Amino acid sequence: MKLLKAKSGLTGALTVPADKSISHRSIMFGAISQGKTTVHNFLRAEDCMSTIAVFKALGVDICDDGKEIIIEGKGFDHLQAPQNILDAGNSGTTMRLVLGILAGQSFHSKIAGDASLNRRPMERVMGPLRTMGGSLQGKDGSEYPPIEVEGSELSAITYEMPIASAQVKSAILFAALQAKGTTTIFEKEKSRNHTEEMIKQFGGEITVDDKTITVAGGQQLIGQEVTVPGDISSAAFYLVAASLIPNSNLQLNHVGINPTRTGILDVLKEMGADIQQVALDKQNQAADLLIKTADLKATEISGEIIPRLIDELPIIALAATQAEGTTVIRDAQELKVKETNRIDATAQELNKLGAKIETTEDGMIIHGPTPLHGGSVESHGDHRIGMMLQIAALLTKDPVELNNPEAINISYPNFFTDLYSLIEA
Ligand code: SPQ
Repeated sequence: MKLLKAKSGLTGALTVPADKSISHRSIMFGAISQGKTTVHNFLRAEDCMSTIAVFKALGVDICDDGKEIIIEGKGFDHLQAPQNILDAGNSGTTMRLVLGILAGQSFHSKIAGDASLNRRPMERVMGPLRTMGGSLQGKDGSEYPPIEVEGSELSAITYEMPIASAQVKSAILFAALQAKGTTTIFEKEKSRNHTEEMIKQFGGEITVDDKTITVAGGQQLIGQEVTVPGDISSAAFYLVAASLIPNSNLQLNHVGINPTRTGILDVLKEMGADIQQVALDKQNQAADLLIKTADLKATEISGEIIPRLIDELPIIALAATQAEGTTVIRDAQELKVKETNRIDATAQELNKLGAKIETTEDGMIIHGPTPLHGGSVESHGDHRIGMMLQIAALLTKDPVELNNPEAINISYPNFFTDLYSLIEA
């Protein structure tokens, strides 16, 4: 696919798609609660459709009336044994969180993914779930999917997390809700907290004291109305594009600003970006973001902020190629086990366009500013790499060709239409 170049700045207003992490969880919580859950502004992208398909296969009534998603909750006790292998598609969130639910059921199940997901590590989830009494087996005794689960009675654990991961934490929380006793999780670094927030929203009790989370088993959750805010991980592409492209003046409506997700705002502001938050919607943790073009300078990104911007690092790396000075990203080794190795893919593809990025064991060193030129690039089947490359292409004089653009449908099916509506081609 030939990508568009920008002849003008990004102007106007855009409502970015709904948050992927919250959309997944709205289906999961709806399914395991009693009564009806209505989800407003659900993300109809491939990953979240995989979550809907998995819960339909577990016997949950889920109806899309074109506006809202309505889930008739079964509670933990009335999910049904699936007839076939559950298919999580490309979605790590679906597979890992659903494993936490399946581990405590009374039936046998098996869950698989596409080629990319079947290469992603699952021991991080299977390990603690086994400690709780779960019975989980990867393919041929490995840690890779398909994963077979023999439903078991679970017991609470005290677990110190070796990595900062919302997916691991959430899988343990879903298991903990079904377990005997009270589970305590110590987080390594604070990761996105949507599962904790939704346990509260669905009427459950959970205590969060900085990085210590405590939850009792045997709780009954009640169906709710959920309104999903815009996804800051999708907004990220526009935040960087509007910062870099001259004469931009853009408004992004109702973007989620949960503090466990806003690392990109902190980093871009530190780099000199002109971003303002207005029209705060406290109840849904959202705000409008106003972005104008700015000169960016290099920065260092490491430590506790990494989980707060993990999915935004490819697009932040692009911003750094246009910033004055050398940007260093450390402590981001988790990027290697996403849909693709995002450290290698980011460096490899941007370097094809003239960037100067060195990879390290746990991040990147990015020398800026470097003018970018045209070329042929590859999404590596990764939605975030594909979208980052389209933003890079806006900056080049010569055309850029993107292979495998359809990967973008994983989180943002209307990406090209939305972006092209904001620029003069
Ligand atoms: O679901 P998936 O494929 O793992 O999605 C990604 C993404 O870029 O959309 C990562 F590849 O986001 C994860 C994120 O990296 C979504 C997520 C969540 O909703 O809990 C948590 C993060 O993963 P992790 O491994 O750090 O817990």
